[in-house]
Amino acid sequence: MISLKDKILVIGACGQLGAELTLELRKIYGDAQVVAADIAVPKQRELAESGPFEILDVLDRHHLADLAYKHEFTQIYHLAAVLSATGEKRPKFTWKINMKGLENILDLTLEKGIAKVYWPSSIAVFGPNTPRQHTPQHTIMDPNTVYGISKLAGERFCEYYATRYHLDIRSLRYPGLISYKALPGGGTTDYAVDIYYKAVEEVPFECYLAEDTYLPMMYMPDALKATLELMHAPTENIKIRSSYNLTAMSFSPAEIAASIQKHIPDFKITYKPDYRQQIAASWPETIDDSVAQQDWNWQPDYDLPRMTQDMIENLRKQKAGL
Ligand code: VAH
Repeated sequence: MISLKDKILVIGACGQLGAELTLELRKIYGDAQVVAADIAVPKQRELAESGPFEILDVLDRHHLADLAYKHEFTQIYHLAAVLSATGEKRPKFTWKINMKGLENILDLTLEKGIAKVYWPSSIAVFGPNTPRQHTPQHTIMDPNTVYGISKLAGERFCEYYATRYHLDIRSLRYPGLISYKALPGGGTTDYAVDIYYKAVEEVPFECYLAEDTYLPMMYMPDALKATLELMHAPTENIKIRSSYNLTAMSFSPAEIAASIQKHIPDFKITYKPDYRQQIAASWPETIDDSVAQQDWNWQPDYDLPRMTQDMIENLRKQKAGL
């Protein structure tokens, strides 16, 4: 339910999801009601100029408490995390940021009586022994990346705080997210963003995944829709307090390249798998998100052709400075 007295903190507001989610929240709750926070100042002008911004290290509990006292937050969207590919290069740092950061937010929520928390999980919580087709909500979960392990532990921690302390914590297992407004950072699925930029720049694209590597994916408008529908659903509808399976489509690099070539026939792609191939191979190919459909009526709007059309249109406008 939406109350315009809400005061919202978005941590990780400069990231691929955070930048757009902050602007959407400001449209709903009002610019001054949504405080953006990140470890560094935003590069995105609209984000910097549209409302309050705070520099915040999510490991700094004291600064977190000071901000909560100053702003009297009623909701927190905690998006700050190190993603899968970067995580394998800095495992200890990733575990610290992803786990200690979440613990600090959960403890702050308990101490300050913050009404609602959003925390993103990922399909990275699944691993090599998870059924890879139509992966169910409840199944084997043996992630073998530090990012995936931290997200699985985080899901357990969120469910523990929700059950033991009755905190209203909500979460989605995002697939790969694709957008044109803010670049992703350090993910295994980032190729699916970069491929559009290279196509519009009319530059050949070398893909770090094999051409038949199927992964669950989602266009950013659908990710924003799912996040806000989940957070605005009546509490009694939210039956899953670990994290909801969520998807919109699945495709391979060969398929996304073919959808681009319908618009840019000369676009060329080559394949040179690197260490990220092993990460992608441990994840599901398709996701069963029927629990999200039944609990809060989830339905995506974008498939691959519609996303490709929109991405190319908007990247061409950006390139022309429109
Ligand atoms: C990553 N984009 O690639 C993230 C995501 C499903 C993957 O969590 O690490």
